[in-house]
Amino acid sequence: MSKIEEVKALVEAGKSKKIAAAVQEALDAGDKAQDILDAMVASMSVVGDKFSAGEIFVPEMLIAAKSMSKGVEVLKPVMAGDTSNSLGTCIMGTVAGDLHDIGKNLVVMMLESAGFDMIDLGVDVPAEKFVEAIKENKNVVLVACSGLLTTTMPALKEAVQTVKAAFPDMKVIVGGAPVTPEYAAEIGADGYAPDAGSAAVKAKELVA
Ligand code: B1M
Repeated sequence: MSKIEEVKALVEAGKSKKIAAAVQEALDAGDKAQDILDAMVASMSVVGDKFSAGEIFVPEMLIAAKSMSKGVEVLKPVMAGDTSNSLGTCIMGTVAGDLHDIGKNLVVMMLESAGFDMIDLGVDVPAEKFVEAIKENKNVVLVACSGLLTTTMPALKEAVQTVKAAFPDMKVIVGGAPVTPEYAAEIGADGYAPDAGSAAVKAKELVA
């Protein structure tokens, strides 16, 4: 088994204690950080499919998520870019009612690498909290909201519209597995991206 396959298998099995060493070994063996990340994201899809099929349950999803997060910690410094020129502050969070944070954390990492000063509000963030954070922080140029469940898409809409009502010129970018570009446009977001890498590209475009 290659090192990268080992990482994939460890995430799927939720072996959080072994993952950091395995990711480091994959890097040492010459695997690219992006390829290791893609492998871990693919593992989470397998975990999701097993959950849909009733083969595993919430606790197993949770330990797989914990393993992936530990693996991402090892990749973070490797994937970090030159952040000497700040593009401004970005407020980010997963919307109300939604506890998924892996995708959101990847977007935080990529936006930070792109040069944004990130304020991460975490998960289950009520719409008003995004507005408070804009008021409390300096030089906020962007709000980024994740919604990872079909049931929290209305909360995504509320977040965008609450921010826009308080700060009509504030740029807002949204994303998450159930979100489409059409839905993003419909709820009044300025930008949408399907993944963390393209979120960084889109975010830069929005504040240029
Ligand atoms: Co949940 N869960 N989960 N879960 N979970 C999904 C999302 C699900 C697809 C699984 C399934 O049924 N196949 C399903 C949603 C179905 C739907 O909405 N139609 C689901 C469900 C049903 C649930 C519960 C309701 C289960 C239950 O309790 N019965 C429950 C809800 C809890 C809640 O939030 N209120 C629940 C709970 C959980 C755990 C807590 C156990 C755990 C999360 C732990 C954590 O995040 N710390 C969990 C997990 C791990 C998953 C799966 C397996 C993996 C999610 C993940 O991290 N993916 C997931 C199945 C799957 O994804 N296939 C599933 C990897 C991550 C990198 O992808 O988050 O999509 P993603 O992020 C991507 C893009 O979406 C994008 O970039 C990222 C990649 O680069 N992106 C953005 C994200 N945010 C963006 C923002 C942007 C731009 C792009 O701009 C701002």
